[in-house]
Amino acid sequence: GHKAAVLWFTGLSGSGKSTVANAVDLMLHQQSVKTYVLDGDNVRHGLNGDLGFSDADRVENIRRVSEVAKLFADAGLLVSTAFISPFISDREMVREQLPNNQFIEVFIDTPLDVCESRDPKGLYKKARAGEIKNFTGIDSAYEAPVNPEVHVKTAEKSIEACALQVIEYLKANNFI
Ligand code: GGZ
Repeated sequence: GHKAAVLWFTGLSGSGKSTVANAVDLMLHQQSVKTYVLDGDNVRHGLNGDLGFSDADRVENIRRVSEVAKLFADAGLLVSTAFISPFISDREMVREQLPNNQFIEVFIDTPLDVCESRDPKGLYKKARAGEIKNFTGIDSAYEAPVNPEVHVKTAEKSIEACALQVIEYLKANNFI
């Protein structure tokens, strides 16, 4: 068996949140752990399709994701969420609304210049050109975690090594 929890991935656009979250998910799946991954692809198009990227909309985005993650955790799943979630106050709100120790903050700590050089969707280029406003790291804030449960540096390690860091945390703390 395993314990319910929320792996809350946070980091810049292009930092590797979804990539690492999906690698972790695959490893957990191979150990028969019941999981679900919430990310922009399955949330921002549907449930949160009415929200953009103003500060207020990001706060609401995270509030709704947090409620959904809580429901999945109530159902006993090990949930991963992969959203920039740029504000400390929102992440602390999520931590507080989950039962004791169920919130696991995973900081995907990839320097802005590395994210910008990856630029998989060309969004940084557009943001620099002023074609996208309020882009995180360019003209919208990202407040880095102060004391994350897991601190991952994708620029220095393989995806697999990054994912294993999360798995090791889960094992060391008896979630799996
Ligand atoms: C940041 C933006 C923006 C702006 C569109 N700022 O690399 P991506 O494309 O796939 O990830 C980014 C995603 C961020 O959505 P989140 O729901 O994670 O953000 S938050 O937690 O702050 O609500 C990026 C794309 O959406 N994107 N415009 N202005 N990222």
